[in-house]
Amino acid sequence: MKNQDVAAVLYEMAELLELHAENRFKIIAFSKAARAIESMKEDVEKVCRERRLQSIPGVGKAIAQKVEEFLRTGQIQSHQDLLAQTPAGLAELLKISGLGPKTIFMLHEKLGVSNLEDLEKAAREHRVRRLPRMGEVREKNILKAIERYKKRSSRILYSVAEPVVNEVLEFLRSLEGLEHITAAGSYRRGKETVGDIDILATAARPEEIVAAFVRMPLVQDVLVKGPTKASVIVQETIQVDLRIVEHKSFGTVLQYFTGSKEHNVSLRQLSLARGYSLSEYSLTRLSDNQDLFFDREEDVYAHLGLQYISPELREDRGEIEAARSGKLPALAELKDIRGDLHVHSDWSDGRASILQMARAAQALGYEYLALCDHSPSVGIAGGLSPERLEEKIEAIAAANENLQGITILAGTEVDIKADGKLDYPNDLLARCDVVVASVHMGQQQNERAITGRLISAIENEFVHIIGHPTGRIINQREPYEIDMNAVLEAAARTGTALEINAYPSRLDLNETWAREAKEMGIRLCINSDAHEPEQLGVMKYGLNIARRGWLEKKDLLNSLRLPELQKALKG
Ligand code: DGT
Ligand code: CA
Ligand code: CA
Ligand code: ZN
Repeated sequence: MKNQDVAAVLYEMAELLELHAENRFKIIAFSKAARAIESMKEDVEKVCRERRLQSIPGVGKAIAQKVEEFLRTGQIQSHQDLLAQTPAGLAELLKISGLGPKTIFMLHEKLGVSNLEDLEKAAREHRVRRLPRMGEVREKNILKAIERYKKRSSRILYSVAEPVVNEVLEFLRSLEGLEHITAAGSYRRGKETVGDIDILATAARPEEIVAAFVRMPLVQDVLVKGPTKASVIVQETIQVDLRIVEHKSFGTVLQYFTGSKEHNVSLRQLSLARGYSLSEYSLTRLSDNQDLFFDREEDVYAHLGLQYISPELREDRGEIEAARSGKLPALAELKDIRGDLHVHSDWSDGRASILQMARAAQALGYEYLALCDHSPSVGIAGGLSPERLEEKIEAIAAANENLQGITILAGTEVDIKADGKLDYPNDLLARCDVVVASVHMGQQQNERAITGRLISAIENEFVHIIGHPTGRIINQREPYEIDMNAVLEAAARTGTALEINAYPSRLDLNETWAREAKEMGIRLCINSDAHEPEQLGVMKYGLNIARRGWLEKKDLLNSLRLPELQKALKG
């Protein structure tokens, strides 16, 4: 449904015209038409096809022509012309929350402000507050909004969005009249980072829910507020969008706002091929223009002859074809995870004892836990000397005597040194149940060197798993320069597993490489890399990545039962 896109471009027309101090009536006409199309239930494309655009309140001949042009060509020439006549910096100021075109026009006229930099400078020099209707408070708010706008470019980690989502859902659920509620968008798809948070709900009296939403204690700024939707800012930079929708359309709305956009485009094409037009509102049968409503998302997919597609798969990466032929993967679930093969204890840089870690793992229902402390080269992390590792192996054997229902595996996270050698001799590695090998130093080496190091570790017969294989840290550090195809080829050839490190800022391997690995027959292992008991819980973030990489239970080393795992580790 293109209604939002059409409305957005018309709103922007209105703003640009206002920046250019154009005729008031013209400006009002554009924003009125934008509002009507935005809140209209019918699909604007359909209305256009049936030549009924001018029946929309506020849409006259001129605007109808522009809408038609947009739907046909994807843009409006007069909009492009206006943009071309507007200094780029000035148009960008429209994105600063709280700054309307009228104010921007005044700032431009009176202070010569034509971009973000100018505006920040003027505000810092207290020149803004002296203008009519501005004052000290507004000047301060402008500076805050600029700060937020600058930070906004980086997407937030899923794990940062999660507590916000939970708090908002809990708050809204406590309100009278609220019926269904769920998060949609990239968050529902389990993406590693989230641009903004999308919440959908149904409610008896939408205005009351929206009013309560914008007054939640955690809300710092209200960007938009209408009768059925609002956008707010929490924690300085996180945008949360709430939409209250009609119950009878909840299935199609949830489908639409879960996205991804690319998935939606493909699904819409498939619908058309089957004789339907899919919108947020309904599935319209083209033969007789009959609207079919779905309050459950499952029924939308079923009606189109598709298997239900889990949100994590909705990226237009072949899921629609797979669903057509009944070949979607049976995605791995948290309950399939039987243990964690990479955690630390206070023998190296962890903060809990072996027994504390084991008991916490047991509370999660795990059958096994591999204690993999660091090796000597990672001195800052308290890497164990060979003698200490031998002592630890014995301590673990003793601890197992006193434990029932969970088995501690003696492991190590052995460093892959700059020359590709491992940090312990083979005879010591052979005494470990689980050997995870990872790169911690010399990450700046060139592609040949780093790839060579990883491959020589993979080729070591005592190495079971490569830890955080690409070294990336989301929003902080790029992956190593590495030839991943060569690394995957080596892992496939030697039967070495690759880790999906579940630490929320690592998520390494990422979903793309995880899927590639699976297709090459490589086993993946989701590990928490926990340094204290609570961190064992990050497993779910790694599982999101596994699911987005199409992984099934059988693709995961740590979904094996203990005897099978032990067999696999020996083999
Ligand atoms: P984000 O917020 O950048 O992490 O990504 P999303 O996927 O949450 O995107 P967002 O918040 O812009 O929109 C939520 C969903 O709404 C999106 O996944 C699909 C749907 N949607 C938004 N804009 C469009 C559009 O222009 N066309 C189509 N087909 N769907 C859209
Ligand atoms: Ca979003
Ligand atoms: Ca959004
Ligand atoms: Zn580690």
